[in-house]
Amino acid sequence: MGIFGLFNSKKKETLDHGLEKTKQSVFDKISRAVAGKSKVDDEVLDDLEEILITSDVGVETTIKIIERIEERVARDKYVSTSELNSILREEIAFLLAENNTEDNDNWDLPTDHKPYVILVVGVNGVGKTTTIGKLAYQFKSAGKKVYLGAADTFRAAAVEQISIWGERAGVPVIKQQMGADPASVAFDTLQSAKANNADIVLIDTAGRLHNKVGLMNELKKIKEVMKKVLPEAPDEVMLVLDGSTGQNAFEQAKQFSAVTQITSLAITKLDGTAKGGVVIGISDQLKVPVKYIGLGEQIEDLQLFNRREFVDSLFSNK
Ligand SMILES: Nc1nc2c(ncn2[C@@H]2O[C@H](COP(=O)(O)OP(=O)(O)OP(=O)(O)O)[C@@H](O)[C@H]2O)c(=O)[nH]1
Ligand SMILES: [Mg+2]
Repeated sequence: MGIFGLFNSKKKETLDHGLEKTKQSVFDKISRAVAGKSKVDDEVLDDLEEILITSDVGVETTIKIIERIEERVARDKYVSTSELNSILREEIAFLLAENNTEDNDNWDLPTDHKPYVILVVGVNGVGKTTTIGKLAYQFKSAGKKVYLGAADTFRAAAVEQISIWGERAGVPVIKQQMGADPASVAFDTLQSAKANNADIVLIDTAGRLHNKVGLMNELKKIKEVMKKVLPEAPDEVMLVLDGSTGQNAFEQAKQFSAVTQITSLAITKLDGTAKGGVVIGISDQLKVPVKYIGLGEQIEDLQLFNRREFVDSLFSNK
């Protein structure tokens, strides 16, 4: 096996392992629904609908999936229950492929200018800082020069935490003391990054803001100040969502979209949860692409989201 083969098999292993609980739960439910039945009939389809909804796929996406399978059953007359997993896999992959956002298969970013600036937002505890650390590691490994900005100045530990991630990833962290103006930290970070010819800047922000208006104003200010250094910044506003909160993640995405324009999503903590189906619904329904998925607490545990790989992993027999 070549180096890429080895890398890909490691990636698949992490994905399969991370999605274990979701897989287990979905498979168990499907096995129960089809027990003693040979044919996919209305009752099986009703059960399947309930299984997908209770697996956090979301109502709208579930309805689309069920409709596709119904059409197939109507067309083929007889569909065996033993085929159900592979049919689900095909239909979901097909559905997700319909949104014509591209899946990334490498860590490159558009580079008609640099640095490429990603402002990272999300409510507290979802995994923003961890995701920034993991991204820094990946981009650095891909040969990019990365700068981090510690614009979560809300609590002392936040600055310390991102500094530790910076050390792990081997990239500089621009910071000020706790309580400093986040916009000022963002400004400093962009200036240093620009002066040092960096490729990528990741800006951490505080999750715990008193209210929506406060958050809206703060993000607006950060963006405005960034533009003073780099007119096109931020290139991306990435919302981090905790996948283990299931439907709550959907809600957060909607709420944040009302506060600022979100351009990409990272869904974390898919390991250890049975709610991994939420990625399917979010990927189908939100107009914003899921770019990264978090599958553990370690620095390597972040993957580029690939719909086909995700669905394959979810519906393949162990
Ligand atoms: N299992 C698992 N844990 C994760 C993942 N991503 C983050 N975490 C954990 O989630 C917890 C919170 O992560 P942080 O990165 O501090 O979250 P945050 O959004 O920066 O939080 P605040 O700074 O408080 O707003 C930590 O214990 C992380 O180790 C993941 O993909 N899988
Ligand atoms: Mg943080």
